[in-house]
Amino acid sequence: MFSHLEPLPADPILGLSALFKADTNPEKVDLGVGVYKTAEGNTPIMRSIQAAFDRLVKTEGSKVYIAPTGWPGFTDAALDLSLGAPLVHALEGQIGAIQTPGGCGALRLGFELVNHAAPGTTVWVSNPTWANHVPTLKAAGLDSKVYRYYDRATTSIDIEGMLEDLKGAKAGDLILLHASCHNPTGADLNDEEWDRVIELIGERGLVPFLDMAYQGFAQGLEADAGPLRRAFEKLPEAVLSYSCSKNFGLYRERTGALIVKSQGKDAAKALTTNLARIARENYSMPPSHGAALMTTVMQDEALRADWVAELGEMRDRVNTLRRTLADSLTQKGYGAEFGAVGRQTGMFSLLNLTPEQVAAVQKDKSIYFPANGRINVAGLTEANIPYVADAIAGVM
Ligand code: PLP
Ligand code: TYF
Repeated sequence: MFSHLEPLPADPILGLSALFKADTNPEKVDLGVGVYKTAEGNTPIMRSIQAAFDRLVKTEGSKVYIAPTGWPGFTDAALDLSLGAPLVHALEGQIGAIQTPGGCGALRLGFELVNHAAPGTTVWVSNPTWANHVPTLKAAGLDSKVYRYYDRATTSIDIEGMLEDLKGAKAGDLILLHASCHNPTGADLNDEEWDRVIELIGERGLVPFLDMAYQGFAQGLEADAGPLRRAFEKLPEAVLSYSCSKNFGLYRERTGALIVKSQGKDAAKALTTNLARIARENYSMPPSHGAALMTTVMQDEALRADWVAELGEMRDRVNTLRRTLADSLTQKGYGAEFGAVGRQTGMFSLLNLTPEQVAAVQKDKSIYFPANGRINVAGLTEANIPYVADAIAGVM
């Protein structure tokens, strides 16, 4: 049965970690996998999460199964953060939600729900998009098409091209959008552009699927949720995959949610029970630990305030790093190529480098990032920015 299987290459993003670890150059820099890091290069447990953990150790008391929909209170906390209490209230009866194994689990479950409701639906993805999107939607039985998004030549969003391409979608097609902090480009739509996209989606009877993996990393928790809230408010149907990996630092705990709006009969119940069925067919119920921590933080006023504060510190740090790198490259005469890095948001920027230039920077300078030129800005430090800027300028 298995003898014909061939070994596969490593994941283009996660595979870089092993190469980085094996490199003995003391000046090596890891700008690969998108995780937050301190100036010392650590990805710490957040203070509020550690406090919730300390509490849970004493109070959890059982490891018995949780419900297929997840840890008690978790989806309410995720809804409160993403849609916000007033909208959740206004949409009562129209929202189904389930806890998922990370944002990846939410994507897979969402695509499977779409394929169950409307088999073979076409999903429109941005050019470029996160490397996991198309494999995941294909594995769920869906097809993909690409809309124009980021123009490398101008290092900005091609909004007219995007709208023109989306006009080619047919009613019922799914439009996959990065809710904030676009991965890999770091380029987000502005408010007016979001309004135009949401209006077009409404006019054409399309369905938005918003992927939110970085709430709080662009401008703040509320501002970052603005576009997804407008989509859920204005459109009859919408899907949201939500990840707690970055903004709660829960990466390995696999903590996320899938949230779906419909206006059908018994919508909330129909959505949630169908999602629970799909979860059951895949893994029955999600892991509890990360969701228990997140829920504990969200339900405790002091822990929540400390979490908001620490997330703000993380956001400010990444934004400072991106401006410092952009300034450094601009001073070297490459403002046209790399100035946009300073204006973008979230963890990532797509550097205007060829795969050959990326390979040279890796081989000669031990700076690691994927061949498409995406850097994890959070992997920069005040100390390594001069080295990285020199290396980039050196291959121009
Ligand atoms: N979607 C995007 C755009 C991402 O960058 C990520 C990675 O962090 C995810 C979804 C899912 O992340 P996770 O499954 O680790 O929660
Ligand atoms: O894009 C990134 O680097 C993050 C982390 O299969 C990640 O989103 C990368 C690959 C993957 C899961 C998470």
